[in-house]
Amino acid sequence: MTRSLIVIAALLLMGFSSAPIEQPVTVHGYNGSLMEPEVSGNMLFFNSEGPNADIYLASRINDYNYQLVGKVVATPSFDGAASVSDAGDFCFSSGSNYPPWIIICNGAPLIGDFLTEPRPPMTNMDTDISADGQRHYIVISKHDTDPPSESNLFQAQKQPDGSFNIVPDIFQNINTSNLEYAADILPGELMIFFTRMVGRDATIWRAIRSAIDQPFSMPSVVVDNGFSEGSTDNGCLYHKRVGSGFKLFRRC
Ligand SMILES: [Ca+2]
Ligand SMILES: [Ca+2]
Repeated sequence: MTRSLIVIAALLLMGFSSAPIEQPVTVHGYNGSLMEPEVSGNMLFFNSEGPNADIYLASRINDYNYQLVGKVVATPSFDGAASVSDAGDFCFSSGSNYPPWIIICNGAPLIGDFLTEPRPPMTNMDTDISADGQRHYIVISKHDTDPPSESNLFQAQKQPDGSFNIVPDIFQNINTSNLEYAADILPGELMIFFTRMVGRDATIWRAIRSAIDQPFSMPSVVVDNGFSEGSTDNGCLYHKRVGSGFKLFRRC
């Protein structure tokens, strides 16, 4: 064996392979199912499972350990899929008006053409807000079945009156007859992660683009290792089905 082959073999044995290594993430003080993580600085938001889910906050110890702070949204209906912006916006999906589900931002329902047009069973399932709060990467889904029979991603731009209107064609290379949802837009908004469900299997995908007003590229799958959804933190942190519930994992 040549010297270079010996070095490569040694690096592989030490774990320096190119494939990301998935590791569990623990929220100390919380024992339930963990879903829909959203990282902002040292804060981690997530929600519990089920039709009455609540949103929790945890504080970062390190990449793989967080300490529960407590509940931050806990109505008698569904509260989940939190999203925060650097500008201080706090948005989440609410089942309080179901049908349809609505997106609540800063205590009020989000308004725009994507909300005035859809009617039950069309609904807004979740959103990821941009860092500057100017755009939503929002899901419109058809909740006539569980899971929905249709789900697609849209970019909505803030208007002078504070409403958000959809920019056409941004997701033309991404939306399919399968279910696309759970956007995770990166700072700069030139890269996005999202979840695609085919049949009963969910995987996480990535796409890029050249400018904020341009369509995203054809996507490629990045997490295909069991039922995984809802990435955050640059596509690194997500939830994954384990047994009868969901737990958090980090891949980078
Ligand atoms: Ca609730
Ligand atoms: Ca779709």
